[in-house]
Amino acid sequence: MLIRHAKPSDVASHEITPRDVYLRRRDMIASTGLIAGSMALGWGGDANAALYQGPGVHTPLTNVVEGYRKLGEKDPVTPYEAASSYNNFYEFGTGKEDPAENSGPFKPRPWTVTVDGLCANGGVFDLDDFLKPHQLEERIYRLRCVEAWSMVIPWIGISLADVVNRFEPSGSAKYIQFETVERPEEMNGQRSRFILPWPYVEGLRLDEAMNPLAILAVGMYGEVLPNQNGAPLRLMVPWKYGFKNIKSIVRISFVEQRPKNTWAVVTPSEYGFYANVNPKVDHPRWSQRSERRIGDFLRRETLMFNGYEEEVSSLYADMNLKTNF
Ligand SMILES: Nc1nc2c(c(=O)[nH]1)N[C@H]1C(S)=C(S)[C@@H](COP(=O)(O)O)O[C@H]1N2
Ligand SMILES: [Mo]
Repeated sequence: MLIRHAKPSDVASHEITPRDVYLRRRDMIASTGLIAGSMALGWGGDANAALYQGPGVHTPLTNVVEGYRKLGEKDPVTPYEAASSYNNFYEFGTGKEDPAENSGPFKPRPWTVTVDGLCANGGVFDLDDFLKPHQLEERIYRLRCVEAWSMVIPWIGISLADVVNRFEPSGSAKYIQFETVERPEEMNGQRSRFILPWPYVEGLRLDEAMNPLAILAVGMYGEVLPNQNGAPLRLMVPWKYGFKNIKSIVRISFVEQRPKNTWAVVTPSEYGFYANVNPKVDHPRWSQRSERRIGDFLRRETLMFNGYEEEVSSLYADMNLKTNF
């Protein structure tokens, strides 16, 4: 497997501008005194302690190492403003602007993650304890929504394979299942059962979860995740359509049966379990051959497995990708 840990010198020139822009944003935040103020509160040393500073505050993450990045010539990072204002998060409404507009009252701290099912050492963990044994890495990934738009986002997260190994799933565990928090008081969309059945559920085959590309993200653009992007913990599996990347996770279960993931339950004729990005399998109502990169004028061709074919195709060697979607 060819996940490599890039040195700063490996950053291609086309990436430097956007990266530079968001790092400068951080400097700007520093110059307004936020970083100094938070140091006084006692964090900044330990990456995994007290990640969250408060609602609506850009909280920088420290002790992050550079992780995997494999992007083409024409893949500049999407501006932060777009990635944090054009979202799908139906718990806060179905419009693209709804999550940014309605997620202000949501409280991503304190947060507990329950790990249960077929594993040796599950339990209920405060988020800091859940994250503590793991290294934070920045991973710049493409995100391809099944609706045929895409972005390039620098996530910060931990390896999902490391998380799986830590909890020691038993031999009978074949899948990993994730659940989003249920808080209708803070999530206006959850007050209606006509939007989706709650909680939002997603899952992966255990070997997919072990692929080095899979991460659980806690940040983006050098900072703690904004609420609308799935704070404080969300999945990121970049070779799959966006809906697999479940947000605001409170429960991780090791299970024997394939999880009933929300979109496949609601519209099985349109959405499946695997949901691998595939230009050759159209959505029943639109083509998947091309996509609109947010910020671009012209559409671009959709890449098999969203451009990560080399890394993941062996997972599906004996599957018919046309029918088993
Ligand atoms: N809990 C939950 N997770 C979710 C969704 C949702 O509605 N609820 N939408 C999904 C879809 S369709 C996409 S495209 C991505 C969007 O992630 P982003 O807003 O961070 O770009 O989140 C996914 N995760
Ligand atoms: Mo999506």
